[in-house]
Amino acid sequence: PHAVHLSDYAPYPFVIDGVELTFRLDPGRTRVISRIAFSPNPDGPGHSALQLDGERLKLIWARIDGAPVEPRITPEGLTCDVPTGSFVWEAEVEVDPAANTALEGLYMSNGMYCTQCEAQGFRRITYYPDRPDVMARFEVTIESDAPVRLSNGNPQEPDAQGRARWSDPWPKPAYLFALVAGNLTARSASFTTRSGREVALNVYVRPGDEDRCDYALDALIRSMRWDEEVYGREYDLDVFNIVAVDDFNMGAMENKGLNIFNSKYVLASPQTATDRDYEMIEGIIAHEYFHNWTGNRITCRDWFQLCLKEGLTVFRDQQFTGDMRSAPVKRIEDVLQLRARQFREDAGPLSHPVRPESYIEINNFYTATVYEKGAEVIGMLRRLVGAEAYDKALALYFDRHDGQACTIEDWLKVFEDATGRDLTQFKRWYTQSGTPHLRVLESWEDGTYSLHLQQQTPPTPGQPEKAPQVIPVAVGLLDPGGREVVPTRLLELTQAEQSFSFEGLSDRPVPSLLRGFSAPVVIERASTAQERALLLAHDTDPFNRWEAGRALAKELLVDMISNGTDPGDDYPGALGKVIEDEGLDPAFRALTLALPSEDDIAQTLKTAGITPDPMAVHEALNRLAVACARHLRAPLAALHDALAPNGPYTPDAEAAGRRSLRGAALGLLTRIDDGSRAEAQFAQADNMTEELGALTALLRAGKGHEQLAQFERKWSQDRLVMDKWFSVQVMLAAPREACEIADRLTAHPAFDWKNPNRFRAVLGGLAANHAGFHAPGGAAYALAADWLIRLDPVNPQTTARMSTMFETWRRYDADRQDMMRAALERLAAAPGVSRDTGEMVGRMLG
Ligand code: B3K
Ligand code: ZN
Repeated sequence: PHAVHLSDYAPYPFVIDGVELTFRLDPGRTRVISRIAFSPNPDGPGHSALQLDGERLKLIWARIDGAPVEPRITPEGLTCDVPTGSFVWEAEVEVDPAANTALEGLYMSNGMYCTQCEAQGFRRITYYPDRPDVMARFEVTIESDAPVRLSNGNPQEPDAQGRARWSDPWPKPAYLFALVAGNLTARSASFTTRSGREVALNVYVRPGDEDRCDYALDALIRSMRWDEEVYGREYDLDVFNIVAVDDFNMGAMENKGLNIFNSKYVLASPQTATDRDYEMIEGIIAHEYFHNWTGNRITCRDWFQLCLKEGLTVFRDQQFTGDMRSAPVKRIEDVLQLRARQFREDAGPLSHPVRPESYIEINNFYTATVYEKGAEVIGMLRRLVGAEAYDKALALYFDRHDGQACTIEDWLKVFEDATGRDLTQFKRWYTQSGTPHLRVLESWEDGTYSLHLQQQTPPTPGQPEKAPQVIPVAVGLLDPGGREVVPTRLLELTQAEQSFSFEGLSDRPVPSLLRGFSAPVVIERASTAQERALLLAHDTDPFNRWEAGRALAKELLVDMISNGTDPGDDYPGALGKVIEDEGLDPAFRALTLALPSEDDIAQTLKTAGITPDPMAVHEALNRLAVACARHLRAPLAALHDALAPNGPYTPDAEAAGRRSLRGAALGLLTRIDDGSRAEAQFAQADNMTEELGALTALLRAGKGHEQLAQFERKWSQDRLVMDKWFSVQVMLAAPREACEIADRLTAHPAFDWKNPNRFRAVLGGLAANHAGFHAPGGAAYALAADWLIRLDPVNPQTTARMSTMFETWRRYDADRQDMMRAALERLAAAPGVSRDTGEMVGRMLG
């Protein structure tokens, strides 16, 4: 399989004046009739043969300007000689949705037809220039007995034969095409845009699920209003449809006017969804809706520009959640995610720039780097130019590029034009991979405090040398009593080394560095536990308050692991002050109470030059949790009692924050009590947050087997809840039992391994159990590899994505490295390994 390079971009020789598609739906033999009007592209290379992408299609006939033609067909597409000037291509192809287990193109899920085209699925529907810079208006006709038949754009009157018709007035690339047909039922509402357009909103689900749509609908309405108020963006069609699908490779898809969602991110009721599920639904509904402008109206020229739409849309959905809920809490959650996924990726063999330069399979680049680091880069840009200039630049972006397929150069040019700033050096954030490390040295003399900052980015695949980046470092200073003496100042580090001074201070200050996590970097600074405790108690920046607690925990854990020290009382004592501070948001207190993950500690050790032993990491975290629980037993019990539900469940941030603090308290208490507190909560819970919270507290403490069985009996008919049942028991299993439990679950009658959610629940759950995955003997590696090998021919995309469970293999000792390498090599050698998985494994093995 050959690599595609950014530097090879060339415009398509033709433009499309219009597309008409007719679908005759049939599970095993769907016919797709296309009529596409082509003209020469004035910006193209001149006259050429017509090349269309197409995979797994059976061509029935093809015509140009009404005359039959016989194109040259390969497994990737076709080539056909065409007249100079404009012409009309028509073709009929046959596809087999029922046999499509890859869930790309047109496929079936529980008897309903649906599509997934991004990035290159449309070529499995019909022959077409399947690239994002070819934009066209689509008219779609659907012939099917299904009561609901949907496509993009606005619905039209059915035709004379009763076929459904859709017309999308907005030119779009093929990756935004969608079609859905089946026995569905809708929950509906209506939204009036600020210019007075009446929009019908529908959430389509399987009959029986209609009472679980209200939250998604409400989140959609709030998203539409927010985008008008904050970005001045209005919706542009008469309808906005959302469809929930059980079999889906990822979270959701922003198809124009017809978003398709993994049902997990639509359906919610208090009994079946946790607070976390509600927050995810709100965020993903917003994300897909926001794509209507950042992605659809302005799209990407080619797939290397993916972060143009994804980084920006993630940044927008993060802002939205910050506005809907608590901005500091959201920031902490986002940084937790960034470190857990993106820093992990950037520290290993899969590290790549936010804008990659080559790929074999583009689906492998829908990564934490493109999405989350892509969003961080926009956050830095906004910090550097200021909120007002950011708004001005965005207004110019929408104005200048509406209807176009753009590049990162276009995006940066907008900021340069709007602000007068030169962004040449800033652009390195898009082209240079790896997480910069920021070394901080300090000096203090005659009332002047100086910070000496040094930046250094470790080598990453293909990039041994790094140039200095523009790093915005937000800094505040506290005096030794904890009073802020210098409020937040934004330092701009542009060189490899640079100093910044603060004058006129009476005492040597304690710095609060990188406030709000102002740049996605790793800070290296020798600091004392006293300083950390001071910041945890007094910093005015909520992010850094939390960060101080986190740093304390990490340093303590590293010390416990490498020197065998005891947890001591300082850390639990500092935590105690935070959790008892009634002036602090409960959600914030819950985040402070949570310990770092085992994977995070393993990475921290590695960065410090220590080879992590997963069992020792697990054991140290347990010891620290038990120490905290013992030290804080009384306040934790008081919190758990005081935060007991005092009314019916509501999913809002405030109520969720109280539940998360209550859950964190229960988790710790259950480690040291007889489990009765969690058992009582499990028995009394009237919502999934409390029910699952109690169950996970029990499982983590090695208890709860009875409750697990009860949970299964209660929820056996509910697919989404059963995913939770499958995953928690693997994720929270004792290290030496995890693999066996996962193995046993794969033999459970409800283990439908072709369903991505279910597969992820068990095998993803195993990988998420750090000590369980890396338990001595390597059985979990082997089990995971067996299942990936089995899934690959069925669903390459999900297999490739899940293969990243091995991306950290070089972190560990020689024995584990050998076993993980063997697992990867076995995967690479699987007969007919997919392009997707082959590329991932190849990169991981280096
Ligand atoms: N744009 C889609 C992701 C498509 C992934 C294709 N492998 C969802 C999103 O980011 O909103
Ligand atoms: Zn997106």
